[in-house]
Amino acid sequence: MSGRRNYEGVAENSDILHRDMLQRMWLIRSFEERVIDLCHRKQLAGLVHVGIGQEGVAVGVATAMGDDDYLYGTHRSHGHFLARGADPNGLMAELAGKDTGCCRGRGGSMHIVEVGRRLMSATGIVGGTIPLALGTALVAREEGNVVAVYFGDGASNTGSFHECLNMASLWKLPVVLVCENNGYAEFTPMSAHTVVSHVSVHGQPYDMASQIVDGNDTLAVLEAARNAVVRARDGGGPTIVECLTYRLRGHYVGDPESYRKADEVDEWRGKDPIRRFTSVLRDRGAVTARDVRRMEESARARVEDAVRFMQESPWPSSASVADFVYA
Ligand SMILES: Cc1ncc(C[n+]2csc(CCOP(=O)(O)OP(=O)(O)O)c2C)c(N)n1
Repeated sequence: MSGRRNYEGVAENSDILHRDMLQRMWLIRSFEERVIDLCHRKQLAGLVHVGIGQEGVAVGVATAMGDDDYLYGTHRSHGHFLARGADPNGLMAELAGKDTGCCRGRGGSMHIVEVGRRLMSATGIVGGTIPLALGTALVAREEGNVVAVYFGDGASNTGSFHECLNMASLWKLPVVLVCENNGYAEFTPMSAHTVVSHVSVHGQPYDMASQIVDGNDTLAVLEAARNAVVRARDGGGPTIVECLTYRLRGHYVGDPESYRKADEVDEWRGKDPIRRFTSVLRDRGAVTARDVRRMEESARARVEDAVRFMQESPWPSSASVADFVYA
């Protein structure tokens, strides 16, 4: 396989491509808003993290990748996976623990995988997918493909993150390290847990290319990610793409959010990536208000299909309790 591009035949910056990106942002937003609602109704259990407000990163990065490139997520990856074409039915069913879930209901929100789409895994271990991405990059390099891996500002303080920067740079691995810097690790602001002002600074001693980008500017993310993907595919090695963004909801569904002020959240609500991208497209006549309404309606309808699918799906049978368990 080679580094085939998404959207073959579609110009790299066409209205068609950008409308599709906005549609995917709406799918992610609608999916996660419904997930929160289902948690409150006790139809979903377990710890769930949503990335509402971070959709510009998910869609910008996904659009820069080729169809055969690989992706690793974090504990907050519904959006990362939906942006790359994950099946909303399988994802919703997985969150509910149903047998039709993408991991047969064994994984839940933090352990989603869809190998067929090269969505290699999310993880409950902060920073845990970065070493896995390096391993996959050894294979990807032979294929002419690239691996993108997400991590947060908090993950940049794990030891293996620094070990991976060194090795990825030394071996010029085709990896794009996407930092979703939303300013907090759980309830701790970045200024209280990290000595450097930007996570991408950590790339310097390891001689790694890096770029800082406004993560709520979807087209800026797309451009930065494209540069990094091209560099990786052309043998230029890894890049840190640090996307400055914000999660508009709590760290987890149910988080009382006592560590941040309502004013701060309001300020970031004004920078909502969906609203900003919509304005860009409307200003240049690529979408009308009606188009945007239809996008939102169709996203919400698609999510309702997924909810129905989840509700009608069976639980795993008790006889299968030991399946997929290795000893
Ligand atoms: C190795 C490890 N340490 C601690 C935790 C507990 N934990 C869960 S989420 C989180 C914060 C992660 O912050 P960040 O990487 O910035 O991602 P964000 O939650 O902001 O998306 C922590 C410390 C964990 N899951 N794994």
